[in-house]
Amino acid sequence: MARCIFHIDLDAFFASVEQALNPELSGKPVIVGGDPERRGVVASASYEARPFGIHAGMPLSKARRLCPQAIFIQAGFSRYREPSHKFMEILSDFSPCIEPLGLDEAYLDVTGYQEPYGSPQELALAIKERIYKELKLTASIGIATCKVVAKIASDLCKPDGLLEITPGEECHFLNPLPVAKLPGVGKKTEQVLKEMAIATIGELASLPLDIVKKRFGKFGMVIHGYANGIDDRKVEAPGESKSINKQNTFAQDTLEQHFLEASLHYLCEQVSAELRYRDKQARSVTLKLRYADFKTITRQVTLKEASNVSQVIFAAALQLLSKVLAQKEKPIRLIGIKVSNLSGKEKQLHMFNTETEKLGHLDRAIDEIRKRYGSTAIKKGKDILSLS
Ligand code: DCP
Ligand code: CA
Repeated sequence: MARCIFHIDLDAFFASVEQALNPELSGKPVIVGGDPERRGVVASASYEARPFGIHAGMPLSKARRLCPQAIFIQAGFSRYREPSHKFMEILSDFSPCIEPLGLDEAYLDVTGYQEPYGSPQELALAIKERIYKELKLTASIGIATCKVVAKIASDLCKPDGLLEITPGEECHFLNPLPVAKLPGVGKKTEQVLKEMAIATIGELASLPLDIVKKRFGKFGMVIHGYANGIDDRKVEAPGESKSINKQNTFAQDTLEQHFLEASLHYLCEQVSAELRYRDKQARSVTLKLRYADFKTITRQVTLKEASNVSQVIFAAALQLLSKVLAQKEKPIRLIGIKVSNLSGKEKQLHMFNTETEKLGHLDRAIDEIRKRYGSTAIKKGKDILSLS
Protein backbone atom coordinates (compact mmCIF):
# COMPACT_ATOMS: atom_id res chain seq x y z
CA MET A 1 0.00 0.00 0.00
CA ALA A 2 1.29 3.48 -0.86
CA ARG A 3 2.28 5.52 2.17
CA CYS A 4 0.62 8.84 2.95
CA ILE A 5 3.18 11.27 4.29
CA PHE A 6 2.65 14.87 5.32
CA HIS A 7 5.35 17.51 5.59
CA ILE A 8 4.03 20.29 7.75
CA ASP A 9 5.90 23.59 8.06
CA LEU A 10 4.79 26.69 9.94
CA ASP A 11 4.90 29.85 7.85
CA ALA A 12 7.44 32.53 8.81
CA PHE A 13 7.62 30.89 12.22
CA PHE A 14 9.43 33.43 14.43
CA ALA A 15 7.78 36.40 12.70
CA SER A 16 4.32 34.80 12.91
CA VAL A 17 4.71 34.09 16.62
CA GLU A 18 5.59 37.74 17.16
CA GLN A 19 2.46 38.72 15.20
CA ALA A 20 0.32 36.28 17.18
CA LEU A 21 1.65 37.69 20.46
CA ASN A 22 1.11 41.29 19.41
CA PRO A 23 -1.96 41.78 17.19
CA GLU A 24 -0.75 45.27 16.26
CA LEU A 25 1.88 43.57 14.13
CA SER A 26 -0.55 41.49 12.10
CA GLY A 27 -0.65 42.36 8.41
CA LYS A 28 2.61 44.32 8.73
CA PRO A 29 6.14 43.52 7.55
CA VAL A 30 7.89 42.01 10.55
CA ILE A 31 11.55 41.01 10.51
CA VAL A 32 12.99 38.91 13.30
CA GLY A 33 16.72 39.08 13.76
CA GLY A 34 18.92 41.15 15.98
CA ASP A 35 19.70 44.81 16.26
CA PRO A 36 20.06 46.08 12.65
CA GLU A 37 22.69 48.62 13.73
CA ARG A 38 24.88 45.76 14.83
CA ARG A 39 25.99 42.78 12.90
CA GLY A 40 23.33 40.16 12.33
CA VAL A 41 21.08 38.48 9.83
CA VAL A 42 17.38 37.97 9.25
CA ALA A 43 16.12 34.83 10.99
CA SER A 44 12.52 35.09 9.80
CA ALA A 45 10.56 37.57 7.70
CA SER A 46 6.76 37.78 7.69
CA TYR A 47 5.13 37.26 4.32
CA GLU A 48 4.29 40.98 4.23
CA ALA A 49 8.05 41.68 4.20
CA ARG A 50 8.91 39.15 1.49
CA PRO A 51 7.74 41.13 -1.57
CA PHE A 52 10.55 43.57 -0.66
CA GLY A 53 13.03 40.79 -1.37
CA ILE A 54 13.74 39.96 2.25
CA HIS A 55 14.69 36.42 3.17
CA ALA A 56 16.34 34.48 5.98
CA GLY A 57 20.11 34.86 6.15
CA MET A 58 20.15 38.38 4.65
CA PRO A 59 22.14 40.96 6.64
CA LEU A 60 19.78 43.06 8.76
CA SER A 61 21.34 46.25 7.42
CA LYS A 62 20.28 45.25 3.90
CA ALA A 63 16.79 44.31 5.10
CA ARG A 64 16.51 47.77 6.68
CA ARG A 65 17.45 49.39 3.35
CA LEU A 66 14.99 47.30 1.34
CA CYS A 67 12.10 47.74 3.74
CA PRO A 68 12.65 50.66 6.14
CA GLN A 69 9.03 50.57 7.32
CA ALA A 70 9.41 46.99 8.62
CA ILE A 71 9.17 46.32 12.33
CA PHE A 72 12.45 44.78 13.50
CA ILE A 73 12.32 42.44 16.47
CA GLN A 74 15.16 40.67 18.22
CA ALA A 75 14.65 36.90 18.31
CA GLY A 76 13.50 35.66 21.72
CA PHE A 77 13.85 31.90 21.64
CA SER A 78 11.92 31.48 24.88
CA ARG A 79 8.87 32.90 23.08
CA TYR A 80 9.03 30.24 20.36
CA ARG A 81 9.48 27.16 22.50
CA GLU A 82 5.89 26.87 23.73
CA PRO A 83 4.21 27.29 20.33
CA SER A 84 6.69 24.77 18.95
CA HIS A 85 5.79 22.21 21.64
CA LYS A 86 2.08 22.80 21.13
CA PHE A 87 2.48 22.45 17.35
CA MET A 88 4.12 19.04 17.80
CA GLU A 89 1.45 18.03 20.33
CA ILE A 90 -1.34 18.92 17.88
CA LEU A 91 0.32 16.85 15.16
CA SER A 92 0.72 13.85 17.43
CA ASP A 93 -3.05 13.89 18.03
CA PHE A 94 -3.47 13.01 14.35
CA SER A 95 -0.87 10.25 14.07
CA PRO A 96 1.63 8.73 16.49
CA CYS A 97 4.18 8.49 13.71
CA ILE A 98 5.76 11.94 13.89
CA GLU A 99 9.27 13.16 13.16
CA PRO A 100 9.90 16.74 14.27
CA LEU A 101 12.54 18.66 12.33
CA GLY A 102 13.74 21.69 14.19
CA LEU A 103 11.15 23.86 15.91
CA ASP A 104 8.56 24.43 13.24
CA GLU A 105 8.38 21.51 10.86
CA ALA A 106 7.63 17.82 11.00
CA TYR A 107 6.89 14.78 8.95
CA LEU A 108 3.77 12.86 9.83
CA ASP A 109 3.03 9.41 8.45
CA VAL A 110 -0.77 9.30 8.38
CA THR A 111 -1.10 6.05 6.41
CA GLY A 112 -4.37 4.55 7.62
CA TYR A 113 -5.23 7.57 9.78
CA GLN A 114 -6.92 9.55 7.00
CA GLU A 115 -9.91 7.16 6.71
CA PRO A 116 -12.20 8.90 9.24
CA TYR A 117 -11.63 12.23 7.50
CA GLY A 118 -12.57 10.99 4.04
CA SER A 119 -9.30 11.98 2.33
CA PRO A 120 -5.75 13.08 3.09
CA GLN A 121 -6.67 16.65 2.16
CA GLU A 122 -9.56 16.70 4.65
CA LEU A 123 -7.19 15.46 7.33
CA ALA A 124 -4.65 18.13 6.39
CA LEU A 125 -7.33 20.82 6.59
CA ALA A 126 -8.31 19.59 10.06
CA ILE A 127 -4.65 19.91 11.15
CA LYS A 128 -4.35 23.41 9.71
CA GLU A 129 -7.56 24.45 11.44
CA ARG A 130 -6.39 23.22 14.83
CA ILE A 131 -3.05 24.94 14.47
CA TYR A 132 -4.73 28.20 13.57
CA LYS A 133 -7.38 27.95 16.28
CA GLU A 134 -4.94 27.13 19.07
CA LEU A 135 -1.82 29.01 18.03
CA LYS A 136 -2.99 31.69 15.60
CA LEU A 137 -0.32 30.40 13.20
CA THR A 138 -0.67 29.20 9.64
CA ALA A 139 0.98 26.04 8.35
CA SER A 140 1.67 24.73 4.87
CA ILE A 141 1.25 21.02 4.24
CA GLY A 142 2.67 18.87 1.46
CA ILE A 143 1.13 15.43 0.95
CA ALA A 144 2.86 12.64 -0.96
CA THR A 145 3.91 9.01 -0.88
CA CYS A 146 7.42 9.84 0.35
CA LYS A 147 9.25 12.43 2.42
CA VAL A 148 11.14 14.25 -0.30
CA VAL A 149 8.08 14.89 -2.46
CA ALA A 150 6.00 15.95 0.57
CA LYS A 151 8.72 18.41 1.61
CA ILE A 152 9.04 19.99 -1.82
CA ALA A 153 5.24 20.21 -2.06
CA SER A 154 4.90 22.07 1.26
CA ASP A 155 7.64 24.47 0.20
CA LEU A 156 5.88 25.25 -3.09
CA CYS A 157 2.46 25.94 -1.57
CA LYS A 158 3.61 28.45 1.09
CA PRO A 159 2.12 30.35 2.84
CA ASP A 160 -1.02 28.80 4.31
CA GLY A 161 -1.02 26.19 1.55
CA LEU A 162 -1.99 22.62 0.96
CA LEU A 163 -0.64 20.58 -1.95
CA GLU A 164 -1.21 16.90 -2.55
CA ILE A 165 0.85 14.95 -5.06
CA THR A 166 -1.18 11.81 -5.67
CA PRO A 167 0.50 8.41 -6.07
CA GLY A 168 1.94 8.08 -9.56
CA GLU A 169 2.13 11.86 -10.11
CA GLU A 170 5.53 12.32 -8.43
CA CYS A 171 7.66 12.64 -11.57
CA HIS A 172 5.12 14.77 -13.36
CA PHE A 173 5.29 17.17 -10.39
CA LEU A 174 9.07 17.09 -9.95
CA ASN A 175 10.27 17.13 -13.56
CA PRO A 176 9.93 20.87 -14.38
CA LEU A 177 11.30 22.10 -11.02
CA PRO A 178 14.86 23.47 -10.73
CA VAL A 179 17.35 21.01 -9.22
CA ALA A 180 17.94 23.41 -6.30
CA LYS A 181 14.51 22.42 -4.98
CA LEU A 182 15.90 18.99 -4.06
CA PRO A 183 16.97 18.78 -0.41
CA GLY A 184 20.76 18.51 -0.27
CA VAL A 185 21.34 20.28 -3.57
CA GLY A 186 23.02 23.55 -2.67
CA LYS A 187 24.75 26.20 -4.76
CA LYS A 188 27.82 24.04 -5.42
CA THR A 189 25.98 20.93 -6.59
CA GLU A 190 23.67 23.12 -8.63
CA GLN A 191 26.70 24.64 -10.37
CA VAL A 192 28.27 21.25 -11.11
CA LEU A 193 24.96 20.02 -12.52
CA LYS A 194 24.70 23.16 -14.60
CA GLU A 195 28.09 22.39 -16.11
CA MET A 196 26.64 18.99 -17.01
CA ALA A 197 23.73 20.85 -18.71
CA ILE A 198 21.31 19.74 -15.99
CA ALA A 199 18.95 22.44 -14.74
CA THR A 200 15.70 20.67 -13.87
CA ILE A 201 14.89 17.73 -11.64
CA GLY A 202 13.53 15.90 -14.69
CA GLU A 203 16.87 16.25 -16.48
CA LEU A 204 18.69 14.86 -13.45
CA ALA A 205 16.16 12.03 -13.16
CA SER A 206 16.76 10.90 -16.72
CA LEU A 207 20.58 10.87 -16.47
CA PRO A 208 21.95 7.33 -16.27
CA LEU A 209 22.59 6.47 -12.62
CA ASP A 210 26.24 5.50 -13.17
CA ILE A 211 27.06 8.98 -14.51
CA VAL A 212 25.58 10.66 -11.43
CA LYS A 213 27.26 8.09 -9.20
CA LYS A 214 30.62 8.65 -10.83
CA ARG A 215 30.38 12.42 -10.39
CA PHE A 216 28.87 12.65 -6.89
CA GLY A 217 29.43 9.22 -5.31
CA LYS A 218 26.89 7.94 -2.78
CA PHE A 219 25.33 11.38 -2.52
CA GLY A 220 24.65 11.16 -6.28
CA MET A 221 22.67 7.95 -5.82
CA VAL A 222 20.53 9.64 -3.20
CA ILE A 223 19.71 12.75 -5.26
CA HIS A 224 19.13 10.65 -8.38
CA GLY A 225 16.59 8.61 -6.40
CA TYR A 226 14.96 11.78 -5.06
CA ALA A 227 14.79 13.23 -8.57
CA ASN A 228 12.85 10.12 -9.59
CA GLY A 229 10.51 10.48 -6.63
CA ILE A 230 12.14 7.53 -4.88
CA ASP A 231 12.71 7.96 -1.16
CA ASP A 232 12.25 5.02 1.21
CA ARG A 233 13.19 6.92 4.36
CA LYS A 234 10.76 6.18 7.16
CA VAL A 235 9.11 8.79 9.35
CA GLU A 236 10.97 8.18 12.61
CA ALA A 237 10.39 9.53 16.08
CA PRO A 238 13.50 11.37 17.33
CA GLY A 239 13.84 8.98 20.27
CA GLU A 240 14.65 6.30 17.74
CA SER A 241 17.53 8.19 16.20
CA LYS A 242 20.78 6.76 17.42
CA SER A 243 23.00 9.64 16.50
CA ILE A 244 23.12 13.41 16.10
CA ASN A 245 24.65 14.96 12.99
CA LYS A 246 25.57 18.50 12.07
CA GLN A 247 27.40 19.56 8.98
CA ASN A 248 28.34 22.67 7.11
CA THR A 249 29.03 23.20 3.43
CA PHE A 250 31.42 26.07 2.81
CA ALA A 251 30.73 28.86 0.37
CA GLN A 252 34.23 28.22 -0.96
CA ASP A 253 36.33 25.06 -0.76
CA THR A 254 39.01 25.54 1.86
CA LEU A 255 42.16 24.10 3.35
CA GLU A 256 42.58 26.87 5.88
CA GLN A 257 43.25 25.05 9.14
CA HIS A 258 42.02 27.75 11.56
CA PHE A 259 38.80 28.13 9.62
CA LEU A 260 38.21 24.37 9.54
CA GLU A 261 38.89 24.13 13.26
CA ALA A 262 36.56 27.02 14.04
CA SER A 263 33.79 25.46 11.95
CA LEU A 264 34.34 22.15 13.66
CA HIS A 265 34.19 23.83 17.05
CA TYR A 266 30.87 25.44 16.18
CA LEU A 267 29.42 22.10 14.99
CA CYS A 268 30.67 20.34 18.15
CA GLU A 269 28.98 22.99 20.27
CA GLN A 270 25.73 22.35 18.43
CA VAL A 271 25.79 18.55 18.75
CA SER A 272 26.83 18.77 22.40
CA ALA A 273 24.01 21.22 23.17
CA GLU A 274 21.55 18.85 21.52
CA LEU A 275 22.94 15.94 23.54
CA ARG A 276 22.41 17.92 26.73
CA TYR A 277 18.93 18.95 25.62
CA ARG A 278 18.08 15.28 25.08
CA ASP A 279 19.79 14.21 28.32
CA LYS A 280 22.16 12.00 26.38
CA GLN A 281 25.87 11.30 26.29
CA ALA A 282 27.84 10.00 23.33
CA ARG A 283 30.59 7.44 23.21
CA SER A 284 31.54 7.76 19.52
CA VAL A 285 32.54 10.84 17.58
CA THR A 286 32.73 10.74 13.78
CA LEU A 287 34.26 13.37 11.55
CA LYS A 288 33.04 13.67 7.97
CA LEU A 289 34.88 15.55 5.26
CA ARG A 290 33.76 16.01 1.69
CA TYR A 291 36.40 17.18 -0.73
CA ALA A 292 35.95 19.51 -3.68
CA ASP A 293 35.61 16.46 -5.97
CA PHE A 294 32.76 15.17 -3.74
CA LYS A 295 34.83 12.28 -2.41
CA THR A 296 33.69 11.83 1.17
CA ILE A 297 35.61 10.29 4.04
CA THR A 298 34.67 9.56 7.64
CA ARG A 299 36.92 8.98 10.65
CA GLN A 300 35.64 7.76 13.99
CA VAL A 301 36.97 7.65 17.52
CA THR A 302 35.58 6.08 20.68
CA LEU A 303 35.78 8.19 23.83
CA LYS A 304 37.11 6.69 27.06
CA GLU A 305 33.78 7.53 28.59
CA ALA A 306 30.52 8.88 27.21
CA SER A 307 30.22 12.65 27.31
CA ASN A 308 28.11 15.62 26.30
CA VAL A 309 30.72 18.23 27.22
CA SER A 310 31.46 20.46 24.22
CA GLN A 311 35.20 20.59 24.84
CA VAL A 312 35.49 16.81 25.15
CA ILE A 313 33.61 16.21 21.88
CA PHE A 314 35.63 18.96 20.19
CA ALA A 315 38.97 17.61 21.41
CA ALA A 316 38.15 14.20 19.94
CA ALA A 317 36.95 15.68 16.65
CA LEU A 318 39.96 17.96 16.42
CA GLN A 319 42.32 15.04 16.81
CA LEU A 320 40.61 13.29 13.90
CA LEU A 321 40.76 16.44 11.78
CA SER A 322 44.43 17.07 12.51
CA LYS A 323 45.31 13.50 11.51
CA VAL A 324 43.48 13.80 8.18
CA LEU A 325 44.94 17.23 7.43
CA ALA A 326 48.43 15.91 8.11
CA GLN A 327 47.90 13.16 5.54
CA LYS A 328 46.04 14.91 2.76
CA GLU A 329 46.14 18.41 1.34
CA LYS A 330 42.98 18.65 -0.70
CA PRO A 331 40.44 21.47 -0.51
CA ILE A 332 37.39 20.65 1.58
CA ARG A 333 33.83 21.61 0.71
CA LEU A 334 31.94 20.15 3.65
CA ILE A 335 32.74 19.34 7.25
CA GLY A 336 30.43 17.35 9.47
CA ILE A 337 30.33 15.84 12.91
CA LYS A 338 28.30 12.91 14.20
CA VAL A 339 27.97 11.67 17.75
CA SER A 340 26.61 8.18 18.23
CA ASN A 341 26.58 5.24 20.61
CA LEU A 342 24.30 7.31 22.85
CA SER A 343 23.40 6.55 26.42
CA GLY A 344 21.16 8.15 29.04
CA LYS A 345 22.44 10.66 31.54
CA GLU A 346 22.78 8.11 34.33
CA LYS A 347 26.54 7.99 33.81
CA GLN A 348 28.36 9.71 36.68
CA LEU A 349 31.39 11.83 36.13
CA HIS A 350 34.42 10.60 38.03
CA MET A 351 34.86 12.46 41.27
CA PHE A 352 38.45 13.29 40.41
CA ASN A 353 37.67 14.50 36.93
CA THR A 354 37.09 18.05 38.10
CA GLU A 355 38.27 19.67 34.89
CA THR A 356 35.61 17.92 32.77
CA GLU A 357 33.07 18.54 35.49
CA LYS A 358 33.84 22.26 35.42
CA LEU A 359 33.49 22.30 31.63
CA GLY A 360 30.13 20.55 31.99
CA HIS A 361 28.97 23.27 34.42
CA LEU A 362 30.18 25.92 32.01
CA ASP A 363 28.21 24.31 29.15
CA ARG A 364 25.05 24.23 31.21
CA ALA A 365 25.49 27.88 32.22
CA ILE A 366 25.94 28.81 28.55
CA ASP A 367 22.86 26.74 27.59
CA GLU A 368 20.87 28.70 30.16
CA ILE A 369 22.05 32.09 28.87
CA ARG A 370 21.32 31.08 25.28
CA LYS A 371 17.88 29.81 26.31
CA ARG A 372 17.07 33.20 27.78
CA TYR A 373 18.79 35.58 25.44
CA GLY A 374 19.14 33.69 22.17
CA SER A 375 21.82 31.54 20.57
CA THR A 376 24.02 34.48 19.66
CA ALA A 377 24.02 35.97 23.17
CA ILE A 378 27.29 34.30 24.08
CA LYS A 379 30.12 33.08 21.95
CA LYS A 380 33.36 31.29 22.61
CA GLY A 381 36.58 32.36 20.93
CA LYS A 382 36.58 29.75 18.18
CA ASP A 383 32.98 30.51 17.11
CA ILE A 384 33.78 34.18 16.71
CA LEU A 385 36.61 33.20 14.41
CA SER A 386 34.28 31.00 12.32
CA LEU A 387 31.80 33.84 11.89
CA SER A 388 34.24 36.50 10.96
N1 DCP B 1 15.75 30.37 11.36
C1 DCP B 1 16.88 31.08 11.76
N2 DCP B 1 17.89 31.35 10.88
C2 DCP B 1 17.79 30.94 9.58
C3 DCP B 1 16.66 30.22 9.16
C4 DCP B 1 15.65 29.94 10.08
O1 DCP B 1 16.96 31.46 12.94
N3 DCP B 1 18.77 31.22 8.71
C5 DCP B 1 14.66 30.16 12.34
C6 DCP B 1 13.65 31.26 12.18
C7 DCP B 1 12.53 30.65 11.41
C8 DCP B 1 12.58 29.21 11.86
O2 DCP B 1 13.97 28.94 12.11
O3 DCP B 1 11.28 31.28 11.70
C9 DCP B 1 12.05 28.26 10.83
O4 DCP B 1 12.83 28.32 9.64
P1 DCP B 1 12.18 28.22 8.21
O5 DCP B 1 13.30 27.99 7.23
O6 DCP B 1 11.06 27.24 8.23
O7 DCP B 1 11.65 29.71 7.93
P2 DCP B 1 10.31 30.44 8.33
O8 DCP B 1 9.40 29.56 9.14
O9 DCP B 1 10.65 31.74 8.96
O10 DCP B 1 9.66 30.75 6.91
P3 DCP B 1 8.93 29.77 5.88
O11 DCP B 1 7.53 30.28 5.81
O12 DCP B 1 9.66 29.96 4.59
O13 DCP B 1 9.01 28.38 6.42
CA1 CA C 1 8.80 27.44 8.52
